Amino acid sequence: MPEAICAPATPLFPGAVIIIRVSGEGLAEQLQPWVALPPPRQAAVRTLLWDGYQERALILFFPSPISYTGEDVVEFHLHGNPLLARRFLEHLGKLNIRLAEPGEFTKRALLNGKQSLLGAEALKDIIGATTDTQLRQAQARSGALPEWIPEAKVVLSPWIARAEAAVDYGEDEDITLDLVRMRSDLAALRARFHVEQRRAAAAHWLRDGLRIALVGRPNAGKSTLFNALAGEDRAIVTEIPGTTRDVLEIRTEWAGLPLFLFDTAGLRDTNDPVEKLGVARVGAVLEAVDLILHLVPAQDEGPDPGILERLAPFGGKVITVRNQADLADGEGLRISVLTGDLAKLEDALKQRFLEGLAPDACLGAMATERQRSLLDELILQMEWLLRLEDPCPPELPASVLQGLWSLLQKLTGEDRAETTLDQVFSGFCLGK
Ligand SMILES: Nc1nc2c(ncn2[C@@H]2O[C@H](COP(=O)(O)OP(=O)(O)OP(=O)(O)O)[C@@H](O)[C@H]2O)c(=O)[nH]1
Ligand SMILES: [Mg+2]
Repeated sequence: MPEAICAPATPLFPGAVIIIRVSGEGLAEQLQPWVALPPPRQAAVRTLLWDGYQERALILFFPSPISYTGEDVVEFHLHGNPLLARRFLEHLGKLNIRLAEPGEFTKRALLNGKQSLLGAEALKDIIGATTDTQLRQAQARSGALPEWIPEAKVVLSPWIARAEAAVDYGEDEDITLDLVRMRSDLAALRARFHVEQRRAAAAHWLRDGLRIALVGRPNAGKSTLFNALAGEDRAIVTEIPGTTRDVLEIRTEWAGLPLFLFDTAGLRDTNDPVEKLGVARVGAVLEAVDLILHLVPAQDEGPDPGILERLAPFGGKVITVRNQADLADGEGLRISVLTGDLAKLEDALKQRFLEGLAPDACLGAMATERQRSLLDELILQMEWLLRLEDPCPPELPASVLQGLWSLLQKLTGEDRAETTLDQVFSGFCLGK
């Protein structure tokens, strides 16, 4: 029987309440001599006495199995004093209730079938989300399993059975696996996997955010665009070239896209020692970001050759934007912050990172590294399976079909592999 565990479910800061959550099999009996638990799911105030302390706390009792972890769970709502909470946790220790590891409550919920691994990962993202899009994306992943997973199992399971039968009884009973029929039966599933892969590629950018550097010659309008995308007046803007020196960074959401924006010093040869340092700092930013927006004022003949040379090593992640389009006509991706015309920039970003999908079209998609690499592996194995041609020993399709099945189980956490669980729960906060 696992030991009972406890942890603060709220941060240990002075405030109205601090909630200490406790979970364990048979916890009710363990606590009963010390505190009279209220009836299930009904809040009641009790006076808790220990080591000379007396605390009037609100208590909630969720008996197994209808609780977060599936075990008995008791919540103590204490006065919001961190010292009091620590003394209380020490007392629980004396009652053989140990402090939980990060994510241990959720891990127990998973092991007791209360939570899927995908749900647990979504929970972590709900807590970590910093923009509206990220929050909505995480919430969409926190409910039931995405329907394509159970659907895939329905399609695969008869073929697993047929392949096993062909392996076990093929020779004696003359059972063969009809690869042609299997291919046509699995074609829709393969297409679905590809759709999910595309949605997942977009969803991962929404989850992790896009790191974008604004670069260009002095006065190109970098800081003006930075402020416009951030929706606040963060960077100093003047008509004096060389205004920005330090790298400015902001997290924001624009057009439904979670962004980390970097404003940088205008790139030019300069004798000003401070500006020189600013220009030198741009290099590290170029390395670190996912995308470089090279701003070239529309009234310029073309991009500055020196800057083009500097950006050449990053060719794949550079987009040239003709800014200040209100001042001159021309071709290309043109925007004007002055007139608020940023539509082409929005299109370009969504095309590049979301393959043209709207953020809401990615709701419920796989998004974490773990989920995406399993989805990639599913597709690899599916493609391999659908390329098999007769004559082919039934052992081959049988093992690939089994492989597909176990990948789906890994995805949902049904296989309970400790390494996967550790990988997921190590990033949780205490008390979750
Ligand atoms: N007409 C027009 N002016 C703009 C536009 N965007 C920026 N400006 C003006 O261009 C000037 C320079 O803008 P900044 O944003 O400071 O340029 P920067 O690229 O950050 O310049 P440095 O920090 O010196 O490298 C300011 O006077 C802005 O008001 C635009 O879309 N249209
Ligand atoms: Mg600037």
